[in-house]
Amino acid sequence: MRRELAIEFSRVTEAAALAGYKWLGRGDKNTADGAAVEAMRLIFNQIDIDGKIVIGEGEIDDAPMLYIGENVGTGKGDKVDIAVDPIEGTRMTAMGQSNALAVLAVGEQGSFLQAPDMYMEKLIVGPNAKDAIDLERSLEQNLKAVAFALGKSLSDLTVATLAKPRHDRMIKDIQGMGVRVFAIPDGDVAISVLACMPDNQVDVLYCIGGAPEGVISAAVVRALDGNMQARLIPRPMVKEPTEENIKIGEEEVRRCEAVGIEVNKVLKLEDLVKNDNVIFSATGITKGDLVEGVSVDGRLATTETLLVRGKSRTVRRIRSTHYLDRKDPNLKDI
Ligand code: VTB
Ligand code: MG
Ligand code: MG
Repeated sequence: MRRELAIEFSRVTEAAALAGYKWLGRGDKNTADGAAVEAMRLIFNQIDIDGKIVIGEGEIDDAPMLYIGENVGTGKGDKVDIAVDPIEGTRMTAMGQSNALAVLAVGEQGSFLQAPDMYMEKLIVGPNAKDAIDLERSLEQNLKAVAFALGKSLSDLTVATLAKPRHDRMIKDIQGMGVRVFAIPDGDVAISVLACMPDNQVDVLYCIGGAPEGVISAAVVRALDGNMQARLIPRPMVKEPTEENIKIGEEEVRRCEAVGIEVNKVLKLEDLVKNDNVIFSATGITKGDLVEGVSVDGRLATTETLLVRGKSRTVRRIRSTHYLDRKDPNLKDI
């Protein structure tokens, strides 16, 4: 992938974040999502790539844009696979809660696991503990191994997770071991990235969250030389096993079989993302632990983007000031 593509991709998430921001706190997650999707696609299609969406907004029949299999770009440059979440956190955007991002990861063709939209159990650590994780073992054993690798006591270890009822028990258990837990309501991509960044408060991410988000996170974990293991989990094992959820679960298993993935099986980082020649870009929509959110003051909008290029292992933070009166209303020329 040409090096200059990195900055091009940062424009894509900036445009999506600015488009989503217009709907911040307005209680309408679908309109916010639609605006971000449209903005993202518009910028993608100006870039000289022969790109294919592999993790996107859904199947062609229920997602009009950035659907799985959609081709984006001018068709003239590198052949790349793209994983997107135009708004990672539509609820957070609609309700003005922290950590909503516009995010994408780009890799060589065939780089990303074609995970269906279902749940995924995720365990992530940064470079200094990369050899310490093994999802075949219990979370307790993993945390002990990570603490040992980091030369810390359990009381100095911090685990980030999602504050969801499905995690109540787990949170109590690991707090009982003396571990510190940061539980945020939503948005596991931001905290997955944090777990791999140098100088940060989070040693481990552990949660059950979205599989598409998991693949996007895996790309940045690779780029930052951390480690991740995961498992795809059918819905009735995460939510109430109602008749409807059982049906959804069966469909999820079918989808996994169709692309040759086994559910409930431990997936290693290289199963999730084949190599570290990836580019990851995340722009904050609402304020967050990883990046600032969009702020608008009159005609000026400010965005903060984390742009990671795996090949050279470079992490850039880009603070951009956008003079809105010079922009096309669709942000075509961001
Ligand atoms: C997960 C998580 C996301 O939504 O998809 C979660 O990966 C959905 O969880 O980061 P529930 O179905 O239990 O609500 C996010 O937190 C936000 O998109
Ligand atoms: Mg989304
Ligand atoms: Mg999401």
